[in-house]
Amino acid sequence: DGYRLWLRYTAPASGVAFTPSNIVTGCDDPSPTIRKSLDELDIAFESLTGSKLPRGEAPGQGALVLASAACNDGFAQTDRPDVSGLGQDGYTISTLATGDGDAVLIAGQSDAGLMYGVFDLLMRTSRGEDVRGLSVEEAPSVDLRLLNHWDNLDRHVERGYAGQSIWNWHLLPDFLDRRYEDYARANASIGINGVSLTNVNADATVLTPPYLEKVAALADVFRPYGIKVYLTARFSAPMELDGLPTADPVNEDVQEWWQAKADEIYARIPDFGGFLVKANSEGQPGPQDYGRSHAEGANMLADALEPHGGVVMWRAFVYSAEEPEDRVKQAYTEFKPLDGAFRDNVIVQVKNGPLDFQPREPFHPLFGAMEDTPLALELQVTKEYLGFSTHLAYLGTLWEEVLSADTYVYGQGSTVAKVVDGALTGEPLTAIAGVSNIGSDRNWTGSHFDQANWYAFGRLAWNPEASAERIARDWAALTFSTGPEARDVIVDMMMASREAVVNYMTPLGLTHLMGTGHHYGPAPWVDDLGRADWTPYYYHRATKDAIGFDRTQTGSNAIAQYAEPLRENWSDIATTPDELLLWFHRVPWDHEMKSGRTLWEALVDHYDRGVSQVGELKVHWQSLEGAIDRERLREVSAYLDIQAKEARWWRDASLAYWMSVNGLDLPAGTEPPA
Ligand code: GCW
Repeated sequence: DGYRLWLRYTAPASGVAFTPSNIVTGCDDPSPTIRKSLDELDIAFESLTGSKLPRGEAPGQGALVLASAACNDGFAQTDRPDVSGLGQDGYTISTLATGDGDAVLIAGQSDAGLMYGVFDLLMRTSRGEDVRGLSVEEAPSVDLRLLNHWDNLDRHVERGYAGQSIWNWHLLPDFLDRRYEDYARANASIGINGVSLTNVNADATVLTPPYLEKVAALADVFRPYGIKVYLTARFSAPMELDGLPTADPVNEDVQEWWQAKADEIYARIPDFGGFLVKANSEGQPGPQDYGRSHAEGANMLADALEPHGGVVMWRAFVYSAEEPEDRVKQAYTEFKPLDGAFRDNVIVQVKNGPLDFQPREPFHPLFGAMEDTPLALELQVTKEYLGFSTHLAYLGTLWEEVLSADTYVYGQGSTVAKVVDGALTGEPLTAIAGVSNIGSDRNWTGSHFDQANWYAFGRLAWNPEASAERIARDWAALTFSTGPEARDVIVDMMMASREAVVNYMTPLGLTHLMGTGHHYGPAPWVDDLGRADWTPYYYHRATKDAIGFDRTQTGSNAIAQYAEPLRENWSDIATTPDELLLWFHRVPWDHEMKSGRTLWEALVDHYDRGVSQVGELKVHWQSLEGAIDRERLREVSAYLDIQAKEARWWRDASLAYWMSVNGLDLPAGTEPPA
């Protein structure tokens, strides 16, 4: 039914390759984290083999041995694995020679690291791997790996397509739904170590004592799983909650208010992670309301959190309707001059692209441009602009494309991944955030395949250089427990899916053509919203002669925000990759593409391809009949039918509109729009 996500622990088609004889921990008094790891081993082996593993006293042949710096008392000095070089969350899985044969040893520096190792071992076992003789050494490249929930206190989830918020504020703190713990297990299993509970369009109410008590109850559930809680801070909270006349960050009363608020939070939640803030964007209050900069606002909050070790994640998703500058340039224009002006415990959180989580965008030009400011990458797991949860779109490939994009700022190979994980910048604080797609639906994410996006987010946050395909393979094996052939069919479907969406929604660099407000379905004809930066026409600018947005020197010059050679490559149509063509250029309909076709012919072909790709997804999925349980088979089939219908809708509506503008006929042999 999907509730168990990738933690189904169903015996793999090939059988469980190795069942340890018993579990031995090195400490007499295991911490809550180690106890949860032992519980997980029980859940898993009971499900995989029918029985839990017995506990052993001393490591011996075939045992599974768990050790961490804090959990070592039971072992001789020489048995202590040296994991000190792996950092807080790292772990090893290796062979431990004992007097009577080899045991499998999982060792972490911290108990959380050990727990990550336990999950790794369980996933390998579930996928049919033999975990004997492994020598795994793993450490996350990114420190803070966060889910950002956009959950409102009334349980509505902004851009949520999986039911209501899983936080039942009404019943908290007295009733703790078992689901909170399963949520924490799922996150821990993929290395997520922080969750911001509330919408960035923030409600100050969450900072009041009754709500902080509820938040503390969730934090208590998550703590053993190595997960810290963060909250969104509404900048005007001092006015709304306590009647201060201002929220000006240089005002001392305001500063004291936030300090007292931070003290109050930490008194309840000693390991509180910090604040996530959306300020002066889309109507949210912020420091600019008082003529102060984003840095002054962020620093004021940072100072309040600093004594407690908390951080501020300050969003760079800032643009304004009054500002005539091309929307995709505004964040860079605003934040670049503030480089170096932020406190050490501020991280500026930047969306992957400069517009807004579109099916395809170039990477955000702030990556690489802020040499003295830690930047967090913000990804959107929930598919606001990619067909909600009904369209199958595996986002691993989208994120891999961004993470592997070369910014060239520090020379060739300066990928976004290397900026974000601090390898190039040397920033001590690194972070990746994903806007959650989780809700109260039985299957958590609204569709079975959207679970893969939650999973892939965690894996890429842990290792931004991981392969999207490898992640898809692991997920498919864990989620559908099929043999390798069926698994490969699923992986092929996933790997093709995002490009299919790009093809039928926004091919060749087109963008932001979705229905106004809800962002579902096509609306390229909308040209009169009163706000240019939300209007599809603003982005495509199609006329009888040409289509696209000129962002070269002759246009908005957004390309100037990128380093060479990108600036040069993207300023010339001939050297701009087709997939970003209309993002950077205004191109005549009869322009000859690299393929020899006209732009119009190529565009039509992309729409057609998108539709036929969804048709192929359906055929592939049908071929899995018998290999997948009937319930999930049927549900996914029904969703693919919706997607097929709507891919067609996108193609037909878009083509009909473009034809009404350019007056061109369809290329010979093309089916006309319905
Ligand atoms: O993608 C847009 C969404 C808004 C969202 C905003 C943001 C939370 O349409 O719903 O608001 O981005 O990221 O702040």
